[in-house]
This record gives sequence, C-alpha cells and structure tokens, in this order.
Amino acid sequence: MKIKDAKVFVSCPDRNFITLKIYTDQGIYGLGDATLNGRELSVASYLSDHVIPCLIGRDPFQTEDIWQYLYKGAYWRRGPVTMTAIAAVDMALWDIKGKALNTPVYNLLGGKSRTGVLVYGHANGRDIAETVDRVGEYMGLGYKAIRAQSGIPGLESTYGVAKDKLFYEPAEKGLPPENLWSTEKYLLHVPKLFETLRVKYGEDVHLLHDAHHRLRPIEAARLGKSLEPYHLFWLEDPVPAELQEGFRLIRQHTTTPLAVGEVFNAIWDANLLFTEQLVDYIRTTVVHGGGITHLKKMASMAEIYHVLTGCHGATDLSPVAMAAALHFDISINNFGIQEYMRHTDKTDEVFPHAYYFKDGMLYPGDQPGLGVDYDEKLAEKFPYERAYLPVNRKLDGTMYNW
Ligand code: GCO
Ligand code: MG
Repeated sequence: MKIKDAKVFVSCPDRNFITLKIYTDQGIYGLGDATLNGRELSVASYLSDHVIPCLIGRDPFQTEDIWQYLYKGAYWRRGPVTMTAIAAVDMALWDIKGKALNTPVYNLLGGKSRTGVLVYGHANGRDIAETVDRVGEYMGLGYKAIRAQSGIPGLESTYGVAKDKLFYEPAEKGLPPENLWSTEKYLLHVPKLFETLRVKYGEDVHLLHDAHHRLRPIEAARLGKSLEPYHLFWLEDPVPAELQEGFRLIRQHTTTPLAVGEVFNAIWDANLLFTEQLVDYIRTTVVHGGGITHLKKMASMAEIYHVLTGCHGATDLSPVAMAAALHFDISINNFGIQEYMRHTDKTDEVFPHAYYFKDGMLYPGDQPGLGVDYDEKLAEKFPYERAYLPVNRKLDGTMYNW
C-alpha cells in the first residue's frame, strides 16, 4: 500500500478545526487532527507546503519511520506547530492501519486494558453558588469526575468560566480579548469553592481544578496546601512549566496531586518532572504531542515513575483527536483520566464518530481505525473565522500568563 495524496481541510463548525486526510492507492483513507488553537493556519501551511509533498509514495504502515523522518528530517525540532503537524500525519496513518487490518486502533496498541475511559466534565459558574449548581447538574448527567471553576469577586472575567452553560469555549472571534488578573483574590477564593462543594456533595465525586499557569511556585504551594482538606483528584497547571525545577518547591509543601502538560509537545518537556516524581498526571495529548507514536513513549516513561495520564480534551481538539486519545487511553496501563469537554452538535455533525459517553465514561466504539469521519460537504458551509485565546494582565497592566 502507498500514500497517494493528502489534503488539509480548514473549517469552523462553531470553532476552527484543521483536518488532515491521507489517501492511499487502495482506496483507504485516514484522518488526523491538526488544530492548534489561535494558530491554526500555520499548521495547515506546515502540512501542505512542507510535509505532504514528502509523504507521497511512502508505505502508510511505517508509522515509526515516517515519524522519525518528519521529526529528525526537518532538522528544526519540537515546537507546537511542528509537533501538531507530525501528530496529524501519525493519527491518520494509525487510522489507515486499523482500517486496512479491519480492527480498532486500540488493538494495535496493546488491546483493551479496561472496559471504558473515565472522563471529567467542566462545571463552572459566575460565583460559588452557580458553580455548585452546575457540579450537581454534571453529577445528574452521570459524571464521576468534575472540574470546578468559578468567577472571582472583584475580577470581571477569569479562566474557565463559560458564557454558555454546557460548552466552554475560551477562543473568541476577532482579535485577542484582554482579561485582568489578581493572584491574591484567586487564592482567597478557591478554597471556599471546594469547601462548599465537599459539604454539599460529600466525598464520592472526584473534584478537579485548573489554575491555568497563573501562579508562582510558592503561591501554588499555598493553594495546594489550602486545598488538602477537600481531597482534589488534581490541581492542574499550577505554574507555567518551562521551568521544570519549579515543581520541586510545590511538591515539598503539598500532597494535593499535580497535573501538567497540555501545552507540552515532547517527552523532553517532562523528563525532569518524571524522573524526580514531581507530578502525578501528564496531560499531553495526541494532537499536540506528536501523535500516538510519540505519546506512547511519553506514557511508557511516565509509567516507570508512577505518573498516570490525564490527556487534555478541550473543545479545541477535534473529534478526530478525541477518538485517537480514547484508543490510546483504553490501551495503556497507566491511564488516569481523560478530559471531556463536549463539542457542539454542529461539530459532531461534521465529524460523525463511533465514540460515545455513558455513565461518566467514554467508549471508543469498535469500528476499524479511529472510528471518525469528516463530512467535507457539510464542512464547506463553515469557513474559517479568525479567533484568538484571550491575553491576561495584572491589575496594574503588567502582561501575565493567560
Ligand atoms: C483545559 C485547558 C483548556 C485550554 C484550551 C486552550 O484544561 O481544558 O486549559 O481550556 O485553555 O484548550 O486552547
Ligand atoms: Mg488546562
């Protein structure tokens, strides 16, 4: 079998997605997600202008060799644009392999290690009362794990608080919106949210929280410590993680489990975090982490150091990436949890998929390959619309992490 052609599709069924389709000379095609929120078109160009011409004529079964060719062959290594492009190719090739062998991708990765994939949903509200109600709604929908975020008194907007009830979408049309931030207000507020949640719902539901890279290590240590009585499943992205050593300080002070890595794109972003056991969950997912081929290696390294996976699964990962994540999640031993932010109906119609939600779990389905398709005709109705993630400033105007 040979790769005959490949095409990049750009569409906006409620949000922008970049989808790669690889065609073979035997009529089988594979799909890959290449979406990089707010920087979508650069990955589309990387694929069409630089990667696709090198794929034609290659054997699509050679996932390892093609991965190494694209990684080592570019000379310029790593980075989100490169790794997202490589990931899209890798996903599409695994999809082709599964279809050609008539089996779901998870069977090629080791088979099922569990019956289903535990997921967490996103509850959020403008204040504690609203967030508490939303957590209740998610429990009513069957979720066993729920991330809780709430607006902060004195701040007009903050990360994780949606305009819509069920769908949280951080990117906004037009140029980047500006948010204002106060770490002190945040640190005073969050423990009250989790205290209220535990009093109301008890200990049976897993609760998670995302600090979205907004603290410095000693502040994260304080937050982790103050959340200990409420037994969080995890505290996510307490600090920006370029400085892996920064986690040593947090770790010395708190037993709240730590999750990190949705913006990582390679194993080297996490090696110290693993070898010094500074985190508990690694959040890198297929689309930004070099595909299934590279994520398998990251997860295997994590396994040695007692780190579990908790793959990113926000709405800016298309259903193709979600499917790939589920095949990966169900197959590895050191799976922890999978994030699941629901896509809108329009997105789901453009990407018909076999995976489904039931009783707090996602199931990849048993179609050959990844079990996702792309409705090109329907997608044409939704052309690309420029959108950006917000930027963040401290109250005095200093540029900060969003
Ligand atoms: C999460 C993330 C997202 C990101 C988004 C950026 O934990 O789901 O932090 O909400 O902000 O994916 O594109
Ligand atoms: Mg996050």
